Order: sequence, then structure tokens, then C-alpha cells
Amino acid sequence: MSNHKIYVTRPFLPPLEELIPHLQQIWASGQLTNGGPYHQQLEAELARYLGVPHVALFANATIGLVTALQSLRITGEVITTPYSFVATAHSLLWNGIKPVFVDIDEKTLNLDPSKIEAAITPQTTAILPVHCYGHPCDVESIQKIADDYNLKVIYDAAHAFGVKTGTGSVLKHGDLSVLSFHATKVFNTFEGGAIVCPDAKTKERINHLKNFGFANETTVVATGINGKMSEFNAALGLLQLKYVEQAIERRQAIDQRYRELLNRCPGIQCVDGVAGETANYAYFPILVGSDFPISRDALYDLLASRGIHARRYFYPLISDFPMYKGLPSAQPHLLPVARRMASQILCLPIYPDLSDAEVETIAGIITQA
Ligand code: T4K
Repeated sequence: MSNHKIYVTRPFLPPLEELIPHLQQIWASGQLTNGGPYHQQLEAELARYLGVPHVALFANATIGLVTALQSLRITGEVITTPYSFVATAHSLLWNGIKPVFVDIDEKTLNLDPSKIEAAITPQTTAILPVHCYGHPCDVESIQKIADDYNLKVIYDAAHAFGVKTGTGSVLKHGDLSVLSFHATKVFNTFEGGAIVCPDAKTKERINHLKNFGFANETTVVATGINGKMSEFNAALGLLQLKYVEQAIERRQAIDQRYRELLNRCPGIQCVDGVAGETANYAYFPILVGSDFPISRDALYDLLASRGIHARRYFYPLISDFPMYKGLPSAQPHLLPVARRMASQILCLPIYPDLSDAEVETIAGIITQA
């Protein structure tokens, strides 16, 4: 195993020969992008698979987030989590919006609803929570606060492909949800993303915004951007969709095996999802406590020395990056839980091609550290 690198994730790729007929079709039609047949088919099939009203495909989730905020005309201040990938907060700065960081819940590692109200000011217009690792936020409590204060809710659902709670798809909550189909995600189109829209009118506005603002050949109704997904990426998505259940099943088996091997390891805590959810096993996060024999970073280095590239998602906190750390809400003492989690987190490799033997080796290195 020493010559064989293991990464935190590896993309699931459908058989190459299945892609060829689609490439031939794209070549024959000459329609490469701008809402062609593959784009339309993937939007329809994803809406059906995910159990959501409408899906608007995007070139990636970051442009999707920027556009989602634009489409709802969000301004002023937006409450969000410091414990995420930096794209979450960047989407606010790209819209000239001030991020207001609020601490996270220590069990779910998602925005803590009990701390949101104290951060609301007359400038607050929306909440931008993240379903971190695909574990659902407390959507009911967040919606109640949004209703009480007349705020919009945009979910960064980059990790939450296919996740369901007792009431169906988690993607139906809030005003909009944004998915990522990046190569590292459970469902990938190499690069890609989508906005889940509640109705056709909202989707129409989003379609204009992702196509420079064009409503028709000669009418520009908004300062749109180019956020379109190409036919190639959409064809990849249709192929992925055939195999995604199988890929999630394998992820679940890996998740279960890690838990069996690590659950009794002193100082290691496997981060749990929420009871009753249909999970997607996008990540396998563990917390390395102070009672573990070595530090989180020493464990990260130990694994790396054995060719295993775990990742510290999400360390550093977004609020520690230079463009955010001067904000009043970024002050370290205001975000104690996020800070503790960022110092203890380690995401272990999880992807369909990871073998049982590799999972056992990784767990063995941890338990013997
Ligand atoms: N919101 C949230 C909460 C997010 O997590 C993300 C992205 C976004 C928004 C924005 O979504 P997009 O605009 O990207 O659609 C990766 C991804 O680039 C990023 O999409 C993802 N979140 C983030 C959590 O992880 P890096 O810089 O850690 O990726 P990288 O290139 O180091 O890849 C990690 C490992 O994956 C590599 O060590 C090997 C493996 N890998 C990666 C790529 C790209 C492959 O095996 N093949 C590949 O093609 O950010």
C-alpha cells in the first residue's frame, strides 16, 4: 500500500464506453451548450430523482450560490456559518453582502439556530446555512426564525445530494437550495451544480440570470452572469445518475465499517448525522479529542506518511481568512464551538472504490497511534 495513494475522495466514474454514444450524439447535433437536449433531460431527471419541483443546472455551485442570492435580491447582511468551504461566504462578498458569522451546534456542526436571533439587525435580509457533510440543518427552527423576522433562507446544499428527512428531500426547505456536482461530490458532472427552485417562475428568473440576463434574443432583464452547464457535463450527469444509488450503497458500507472499527477508540468520535435521515455518506468526519494519544495534526501527518491523504474540512474557519477576519462577527471568542471543531476535525477517505482492506488499514493506523 505504501506506493498507492489514498485520497479523502475519488470521483465515481461510469464505464467510459457508455459515454461514447453520448459524445457522438453531441458531435452530430453540434449543440454544445445553452440549454440543449442533455441539459433539459438532466434537469428533468434530477428533479424526479431528488423529489423536488424544479432544478436549474449550473456550471458549479459557487456561481449557483452567487446567482441564488441575486435572484432573491438579497442585500445588507446575511447570517451564515464560519464552518464551511470558503465558497459559502465568498458568494456573499461577490454580491456586496456583509457576512455575519454565527456559531455552530456541536452535535450537527451546522449553524446553531439558538444563536441566530441575537445576530439579527435591521440590515439582515437572509440566512445562508450549510448542510455540512450532507447532515441536515435544523430546518424547522431556521424557518421559524426566518418567518418571524421576514428573512429569506438559501441553503448551501453542496454536500446534500439525495439527502432526505422525515418530510422528504432536505432540498425542499428554505427559499432555494444550491447543490454542487464537483468531481469530489457524491454525484458529479466533473464541474457542475444546481439550484433547486420551488416553482416555474423562480426557475425562469434563475434561467435568465445564468444566461447573462437574456429573456429572449433581444431583451436583457437583469445583470446576469454566464452560469450555464455544457451538454458534455449534462451527459456525464445522466450517466452518473444510473449508478448513484450503487455508489451511495458502497459509501454506506464504508461508513458502517469505519464506525465498527473506530467506535471504541478512546479520543476518537465519529460525527453522526441526524436520526431518521436518508444520508448520502458524502464524508466521514471524525473528531480527534484531547484524550487521543496524538494531536489531530500529528494524526493527519501520520496518515499522510502512509500515503493516506485525509483532509481537515473545515480548517481554518472561513472567519479566519484575511477577507473575513476583520468582521465583528469573526472574533474568535464569538465562535467557540466552530473553533473547537475546526481544531479537532479530520475527514477520512470515503469513496466507492475504497476497499474494505484499505478502510481496515486506515482504522488500524488510527487505533494504534
Ligand atoms: N459550498 C460548500 C459547502 C462546498 O463544500 C463547496 C465545494 C462549494 C460550496 C462550492 O462548490 P463548487 O463551486 O466547487 O461546485 C474541494 C472541491 O474543489 C470543492 O468543490 C469542495 N466544496 C471542497 C470541500 O473540496 P479542495 O481544494 O479540497 O479539492 P482538491 O482538489 O484538493 O481535492 C480533494 C481530493 O479529491 C484530492 O486530494 C484528490 C481528489 N480528487 C480531486 C479532484 C478535483 C480527485 O480524485 N479527482 C479530482 O478531479 O476543494
